Amino acid sequence: QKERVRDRMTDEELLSDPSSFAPDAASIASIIKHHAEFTPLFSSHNIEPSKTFFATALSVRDALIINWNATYDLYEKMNAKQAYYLSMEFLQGRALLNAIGNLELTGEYAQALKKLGLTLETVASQEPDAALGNGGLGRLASCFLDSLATLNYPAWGYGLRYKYGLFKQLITKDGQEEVAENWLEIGNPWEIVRNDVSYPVKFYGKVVKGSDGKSRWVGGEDIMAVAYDVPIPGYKTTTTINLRLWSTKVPSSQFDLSAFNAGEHTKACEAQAKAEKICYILYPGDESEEGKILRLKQQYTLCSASLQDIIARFERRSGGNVRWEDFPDKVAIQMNDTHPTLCIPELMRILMDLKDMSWEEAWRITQRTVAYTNHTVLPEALEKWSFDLMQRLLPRHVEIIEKIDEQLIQEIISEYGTSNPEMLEEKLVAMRILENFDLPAPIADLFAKPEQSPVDETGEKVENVVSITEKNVLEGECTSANKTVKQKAASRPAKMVRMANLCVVGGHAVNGVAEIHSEIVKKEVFNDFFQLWPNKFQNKTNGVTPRRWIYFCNPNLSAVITKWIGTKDWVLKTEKLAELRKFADNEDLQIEWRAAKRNNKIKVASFLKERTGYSVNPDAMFDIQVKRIHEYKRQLLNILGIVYRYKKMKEMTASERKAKFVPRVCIFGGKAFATYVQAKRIVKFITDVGATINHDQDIGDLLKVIFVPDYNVSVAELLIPASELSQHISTAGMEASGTSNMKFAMNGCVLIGTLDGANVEIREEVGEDNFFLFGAQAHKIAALREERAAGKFVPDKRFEEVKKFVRSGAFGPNNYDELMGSLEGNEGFGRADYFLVGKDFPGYIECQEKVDEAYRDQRRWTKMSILNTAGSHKFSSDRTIHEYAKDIWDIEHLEVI
Ligand code: T68
Repeated sequence: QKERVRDRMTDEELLSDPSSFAPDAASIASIIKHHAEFTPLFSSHNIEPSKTFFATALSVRDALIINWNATYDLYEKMNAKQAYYLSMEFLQGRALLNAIGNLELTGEYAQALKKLGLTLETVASQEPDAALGNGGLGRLASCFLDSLATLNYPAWGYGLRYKYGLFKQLITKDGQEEVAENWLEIGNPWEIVRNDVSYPVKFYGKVVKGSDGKSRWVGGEDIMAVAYDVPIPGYKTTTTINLRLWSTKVPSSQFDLSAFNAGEHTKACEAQAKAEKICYILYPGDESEEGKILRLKQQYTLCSASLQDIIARFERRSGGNVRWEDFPDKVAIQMNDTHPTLCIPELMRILMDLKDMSWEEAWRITQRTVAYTNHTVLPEALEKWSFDLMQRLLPRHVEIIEKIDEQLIQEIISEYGTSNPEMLEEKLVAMRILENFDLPAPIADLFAKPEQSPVDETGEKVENVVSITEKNVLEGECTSANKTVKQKAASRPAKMVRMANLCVVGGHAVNGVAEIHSEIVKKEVFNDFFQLWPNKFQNKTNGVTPRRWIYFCNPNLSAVITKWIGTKDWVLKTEKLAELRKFADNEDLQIEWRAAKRNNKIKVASFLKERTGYSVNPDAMFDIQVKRIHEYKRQLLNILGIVYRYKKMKEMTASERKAKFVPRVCIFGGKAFATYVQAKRIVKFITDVGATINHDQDIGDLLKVIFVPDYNVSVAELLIPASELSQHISTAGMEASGTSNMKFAMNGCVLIGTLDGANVEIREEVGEDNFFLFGAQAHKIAALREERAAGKFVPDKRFEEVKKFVRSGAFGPNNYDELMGSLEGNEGFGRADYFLVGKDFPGYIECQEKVDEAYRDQRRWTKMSILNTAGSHKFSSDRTIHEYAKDIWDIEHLEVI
């Protein structure tokens, strides 16, 4: 036994240092066997795939932990500035192939597992996806971690460890059904529970003023946040950074032993259940008050625990000499959308109430530390919280937010003066953090018309109104909360806290995620702020990691690329992909390129058969739209285009349709948010259309429509390499960036899309001829909506024909009244085709005809495909991360040598 342990130690040490030694397959196999034997539940006699996956992952984890420690020690020693990426979501997907790929041990692991009688592919497929996310925002966070580690930037991610992810999507005859996704069922070999790293987090309670005049937050409900660390390895580097996920539990002191002994078991465990449910699921339903409270608790837990951890690290690394003014030189905090906004008042609270700083000092430090990324321009998606609810849950934070709001009011007044009260009022209403609030009295008085002051609309006298001059506003007279103009509360809309405004005010940088989006952020969404602080606003076009999204997920194409470029350096230096341009017409490359794609398509065909029961022809064009189901992403436009195609096919003879149409497999995937009724209708409609077309003998292989259930990162890794056409067809101006568009282009897929999000830049890079463009442009959308609403829009007759066909019962007894109605703006169906499906429909189907024509010429198509890969190099998250590091975080590389 001793002998074996010694042997194992030697292997582990060797395994831990991939840069100096690549362990051989035999030693890896022995480590895997060791883990299989010594890990609870596993025995070396029982090498079956799921257990082998766990043992294999643990063997990799050993190496990662050693590298993690080396990286951490270096950060401690150098005390360099570190970036922290705070996000409610990290959509990590599977980790095994990524980790061994980054360690450059894929071949050795494959051989080792072969010795154990299994293939690496089988073992890797056992891993459940870590699906702690919903969509692009969460996957972006995960791509960023990969790039940060690969580029040796000192950085960590902070998030929450949800026990269940978003949900698992089932597709039944009724459409989408959601069930809990128990991703931790077999345990998570990648995480390390850090019982030594935990922080208290408080909710409710009250604020008391001490004899020193300082505010203290006391009482309330206390929980503990415990750290779970997930090592994130970089590619071809020892650097292994950390994703620290918080899980919630009750402090042991709160277990009610006497209640338990008295037989009141449920009561005794109440506090525990309350604490644990905070980390049950991502985005719990928030229609109920309880749901809202839970979401706010989640956000605050992430912010509070992460900040306490960051501050403790800062203090420790400062030795005995803590200089708070240096905090922003050691710490950069990036808020991934508004979900971690509470970082701002929480950092203020800690600095003022616990570290005895003045408001001014704390504010300067906070502003220099935090920055905000916006991911959406949809007004309904800009987060707002009920002021009353927030005040109950976080009373001290609300005091701080009120003061930030007052400070902002003063800044706006000092910028614009009081000579034009109407303009000033407009600015204040648009920019304030607090919505539907009275203005503090001295300012309100500026707007009061003589006859209305000092009485309110009831004729009642307004109390506490002080006379005001511009001077006393600027001197802070307006900050006393009791001097607000009295108005009747009952008839007024609820008081809200606008989180995005707080982010813009409290941070030093605000960025959009694609050029067009950042322009919309500046010119529309936050235009008033942009006018006030133009230098705060930046663009950081998104990117995706070329490791996961081409090198590992598409080994067939990667081998072809490496062969033709002559090096695999492109995995790090993606600009080398541009060298493929000069071979785009080369017949040999074209043959290899098509063969790689075809292999990937064959794999997808067997996956689709297994998941959905449908057989597809791998020689048909694979046409894919995978993303969250949302009206603005217009899956409805895609499926109506398919319906049109189907209808035309049915009107033709067999030989006519064969001559006119290229065979296509149309693949959809994506989750509809559980309470988003219209999105769920769209899912149901797609599956119904598929059920009809796929069984139609006349059509056969000419058209298949498949909805892949439970789309996730692993499914994307399979589908994207097999894609030939992919759809990015949002209403222009509504998709902030998109990131799957980048993944598809990298994998040699041609895009059909609107001028929206990163499509604009992708088209620029790959060339206009290699992108199928259609649709109204962003700057025209408002006018088109007005035209539509005024009843002046004349729909194309092909659009009318399609809706009529759907309503005729062509896809079953359902006439899809709500869906079709929403495109017409009939009474009861909401906004009249707000997403302009009808307007863009003719352009879309005509563009699809051009796609067929191009595909028929396989040499032309292959050239387009090659030029998409060649032109995609800008969209590596390495480029994006370099830009964040330089322009926002001001951090430098730090490499373990
Ligand atoms: C996405 N946003 C954008 N949001 O839609 C996409 N939002 O265009 C962009 O490429 C991507 O972010 C990365 O920048 C999201 O994924 C959400 O998932 C979300 C969730 C809850 C609340 C608001």
